[in-house]
Amino acid sequence: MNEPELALIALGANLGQPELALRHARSELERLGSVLAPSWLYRTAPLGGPPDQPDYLNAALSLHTDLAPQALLEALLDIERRSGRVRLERWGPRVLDLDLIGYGGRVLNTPALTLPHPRAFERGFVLAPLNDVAPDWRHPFTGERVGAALARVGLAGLERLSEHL
Ligand code: PH2
Ligand code: MG
Ligand code: MG
Repeated sequence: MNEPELALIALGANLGQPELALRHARSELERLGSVLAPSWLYRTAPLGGPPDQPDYLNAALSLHTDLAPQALLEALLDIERRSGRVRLERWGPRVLDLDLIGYGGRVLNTPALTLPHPRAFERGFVLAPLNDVAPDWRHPFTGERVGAALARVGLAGLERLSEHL
């Protein structure tokens, strides 16, 4: 049995109906534990991938869950698949992306899952919504807080919308 833990999850979509996809994902995530803090919605410029793709909608939430990290990751991938996600190219546009950013203070390095998410603290589109949810969460390696990382990375290319996830 796994001790319940606070998981930080980043959501993104830029194909189909992103807002519907993120809201549907939130309701699916409610089945995996309790959603404590949904972020604001952000419209963000795509980073990487092909040119001329639509802007992303990004958000984040924290989930109190007793699923272990690997089981949680499987559940996230399952939600992505049931939402119609197909993986064609790395960083390609997608109908739904659910990334496990952190799991308590857990550090993990397996072929399937790296915790914390290796690029999360360099990306405004992850940090801005994460700052709504868990500004004081510290990176397990560097000790840097989410709020400080966001101040370092900045808000370029991000627009906060007037609605929560
Ligand atoms: N996700 C990516 C690649 N690029 N850009 C934005 N703005 N938002 C994302 O969620 C995103 C991205 C790979 O997961
Ligand atoms: Mg991602
Ligand atoms: Mg992903």
